[in-house]
Amino acid sequence: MGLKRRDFIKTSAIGLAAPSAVFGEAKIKTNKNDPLILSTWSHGLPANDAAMNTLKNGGMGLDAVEAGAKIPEADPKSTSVGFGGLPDEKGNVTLDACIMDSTGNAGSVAFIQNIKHPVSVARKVMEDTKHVMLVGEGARQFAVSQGFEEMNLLTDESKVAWEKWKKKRREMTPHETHDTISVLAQDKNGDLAGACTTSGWAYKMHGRVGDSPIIGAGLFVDNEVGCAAATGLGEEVIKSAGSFLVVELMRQGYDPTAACEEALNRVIKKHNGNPDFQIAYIAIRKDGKIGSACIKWSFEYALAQGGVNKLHNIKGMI
Ligand code: SD4
Repeated sequence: MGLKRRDFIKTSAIGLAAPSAVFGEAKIKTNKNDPLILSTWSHGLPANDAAMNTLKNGGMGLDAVEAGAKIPEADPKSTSVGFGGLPDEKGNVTLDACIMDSTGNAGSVAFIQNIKHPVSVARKVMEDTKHVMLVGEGARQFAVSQGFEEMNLLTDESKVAWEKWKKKRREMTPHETHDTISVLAQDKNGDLAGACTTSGWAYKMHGRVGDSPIIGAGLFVDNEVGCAAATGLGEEVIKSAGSFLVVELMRQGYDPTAACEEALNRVIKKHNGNPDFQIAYIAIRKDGKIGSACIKWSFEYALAQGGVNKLHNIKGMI
């Protein structure tokens, strides 16, 4: 493996004189033959099943993460993703999603409306356009041009919840209403892929976009090193380039959980050691080791590997 944490600190101390000693030196053995899927929250369990089935049927990691992310997108009971997602303050369900493959290709849509599977639109952006990201009306038009059906994503239940919220307009903190699905996969060849999809912060300002469609914030995949994804307060994930940072820390030799913790430490420090919000990361290193950490309270991730698909609960760092 690459540099140990202490070595990294020493190397950093000598500054940029030897950048190649710090960057790009990952020598992490590839985990082959034991595919795994790692997802956020309990809706990660059915997502993992779908993703694993896709791998078993010969799909690539990219197919697997898309298939996994589509499960909560279609489930009206997942009120933080896709169909049935809680709307913004004006009652519009606006969705963010992205996807990234083992070659470093990426696609993303933000603030898209009336399309049930933004993760699949993100994949189309990646595969069928010259761009990485489409937003809002342009993203919707592109989706329709690609044969995606338009539909009303606001379910009766989410509408009732929004109408109740409107009477008091109490600001919801993201951890009250959030549960983005992020799905990371390592296939039998050891190749990595990831996807991330959400309706974001419930009752957010109209036009708000979170971290989930931002490559490097909500998701990052580097097939030499590992991949990482986020859930929680997107504004803070964006400001700390969260998922990219987790992967870069793994490149420096941090263990996956230590990398997640160190990325969160930067945020915790900026908030005087006591942020009042949640961020959680999940990560897979190239050798198949997984990691996760969250700022506070607790967080659940779903791990499917070797025929077992199980939810794991971790405690917050503060
Ligand atoms: C966002 N990060 O829009 C997303 C929401 C989320 O668990 O992750 N919820 O800020």
